[in-house]
Amino acid sequence: MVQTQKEIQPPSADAPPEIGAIAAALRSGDIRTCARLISRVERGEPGLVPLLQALYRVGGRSRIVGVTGSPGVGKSTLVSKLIGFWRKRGLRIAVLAVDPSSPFSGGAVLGDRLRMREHTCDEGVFIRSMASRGQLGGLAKAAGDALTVLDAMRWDVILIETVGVGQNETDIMRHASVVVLLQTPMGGDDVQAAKAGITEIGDIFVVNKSEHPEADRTVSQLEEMITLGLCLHPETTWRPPVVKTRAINGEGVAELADHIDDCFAHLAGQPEAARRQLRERAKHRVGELLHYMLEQRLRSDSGQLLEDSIDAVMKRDSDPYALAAELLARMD
Ligand SMILES: Nc1nc2c(ncn2[C@@H]2O[C@H](COP(=O)(O)OP(=O)(O)OP(=O)(O)O)[C@@H](O)[C@H]2O)c(=O)[nH]1
Ligand SMILES: [Mg+2]
Repeated sequence: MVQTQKEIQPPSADAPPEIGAIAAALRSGDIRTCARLISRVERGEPGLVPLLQALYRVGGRSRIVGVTGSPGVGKSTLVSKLIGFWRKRGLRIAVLAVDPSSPFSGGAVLGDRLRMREHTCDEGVFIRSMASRGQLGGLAKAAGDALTVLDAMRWDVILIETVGVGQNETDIMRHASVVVLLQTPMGGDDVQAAKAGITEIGDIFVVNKSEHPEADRTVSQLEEMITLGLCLHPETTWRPPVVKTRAINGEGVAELADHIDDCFAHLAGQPEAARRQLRERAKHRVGELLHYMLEQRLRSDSGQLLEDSIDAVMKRDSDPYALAAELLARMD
């Protein structure tokens, strides 16, 4: 992440003139420009590509932290408390709350806004929700573009909140350097979900609602699972800590913030691992865009060929491999 001060430059001479104005506004921390740009990103405006290219090239400075866990586990409440903690230290914080399960910008997303309401008048805080409605080409792609915008603004911390354990959420979490995984102590279900593989993406585990009598048992279960995971991956040098929090009153939040700092310090002390992580992230982003571009192409130029030839596949006079290869060959 070492980078010299780079100005936001249009990627080519024929790039639209708006780039300069938008870039200057973002550089000065203009929240309205940021919000408008993210709305355009959500609509998937194709004309935005040159701007996003320019913004990507000056990014890579913000600390990106993911916060994930089942619905209602307390993510937004905890995020709000983390914002408060970091604001006292003078850090500028952006939050992207991504809800792949909701087609609406209401519901849970509105709840997030309410829970983080205390920060909405603060110029040093930006909070944005994204639901799956209206994204051409998927929420993960739109979220990646929104992160490009936020990253170019050089927020000290960008928090991504996303619900659940599905593929979309895992994809979104891949944008984060440090992932905080929340559980509650209510029964064994959450721990089961963790066993199903999500532990692989967690760098820090939080047992929220820790006033519950089962909290300590959940902590030990998680610690056991982490030890097991470390045995399976002995090359890992970071041992994910387990933190108890009570997000509603802020208990454990300072400790969590310390662990987040430690995790970044650990990464910084392991340049090779940090480089691998950045490389994987860049590859993932390229893959995601490639997928999106192929899909767009399929919808436009090749859509007719697909429609004309799919019956033959259906009747088994042809096969999916042959048609996929033909479609690919026709894309220049
Ligand atoms: N008892 C208790 N309740 C909590 C705690 N933290 C959060 N809550 C409550 O749990 C409910 C859900 O909290 P949210 O912060 O909205 O949870 P979330 O994970 O963001 O939920 P979604 O975004 O809908 O997935 C709210 O009513 C909170 O007040 C806690 O530590 N203890
Ligand atoms: Mg929430």
